[in-house]
Amino acid sequence: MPFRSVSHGYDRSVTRHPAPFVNMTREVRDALVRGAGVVALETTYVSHGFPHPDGVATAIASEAAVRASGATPATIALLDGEIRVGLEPDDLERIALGDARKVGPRDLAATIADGVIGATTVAGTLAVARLCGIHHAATGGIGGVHRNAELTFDISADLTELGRAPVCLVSSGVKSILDVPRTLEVLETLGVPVVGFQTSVLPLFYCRESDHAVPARADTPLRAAEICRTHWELGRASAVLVANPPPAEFALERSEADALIDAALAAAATAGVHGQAVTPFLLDHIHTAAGERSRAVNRELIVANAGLAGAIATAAAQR
Ligand code: PSU
Ligand code: MN
Repeated sequence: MPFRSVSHGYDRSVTRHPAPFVNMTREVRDALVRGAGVVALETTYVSHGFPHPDGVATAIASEAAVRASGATPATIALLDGEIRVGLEPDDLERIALGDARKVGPRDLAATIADGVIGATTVAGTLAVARLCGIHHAATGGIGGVHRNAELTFDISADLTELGRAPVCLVSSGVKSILDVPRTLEVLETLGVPVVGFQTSVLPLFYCRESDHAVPARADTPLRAAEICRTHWELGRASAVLVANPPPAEFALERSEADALIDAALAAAATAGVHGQAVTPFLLDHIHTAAGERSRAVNRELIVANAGLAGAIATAAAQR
């Protein structure tokens, strides 16, 4: 059902978008119609990535960072049998507290049909962005090829969707709970450019640096926007992954991050976790073991990535 409410000084009337099952706020729709910058934001970290209320606070701060960059945030979730593009703080509370499903592309239809709460992963968010004509997005870290994928076949749908959604996605590289070299190999296979933002090596989520070179680099939001525009003008349909190192004052040392990740992987193996539960289990284990330090870097990098995505979207819109 359409509803009206006003917050942040914006008209947030929900209007039905031509795309099926999508209910988009007037603010997002107007920005798209004007050709202004719009940044899609995922919600799995709200439901599955942080203890409450850190996820809600991070989502609100991310939206503020997008606005501060001159763009419009489009936070995405499934509520009441619809895909919602643009959320209210009350919606975020429902996602955090309402036992939300983790929704990738395979889960969209059933979650709509069942009318339950769904929090979109990166892949789910990119699928919706593609449906709505949104070309910028931000997250903390993408899913990728898990270690031992040759045995489990556990390769995140985030990679598949990056291969087919024309969206500039800002992330802090890849968390080394994953097999990082294999993840980079699959991104190459799918034709996804990986653009280091002010860096020539891939950041590893908690850590600013790694031994893995990235194939491209941009030192300004405008340059990142130019790479994206050229990629799509060449007829490429895939995403561009912009890898933004976590803020220096919050980043962890490699040795500290490696120890946390090794302990989490060992616990997951002991517990026999598999499928969709793997990534949330590892994140929860790390947050419990490292406490505020890991949560702080996680929060800060998500907000910083939202701000950079907003700056790239704004640069793209000004051209
Ligand atoms: N990696 C993180 N933090 C996260 C996620 C991944 O460091 O919160 C979330 C994102 O929503 C991502 C999803 O899209 O987990 C990937 O899950 P899977 O590995 O099950 O595809
Ligand atoms: Mn998986």
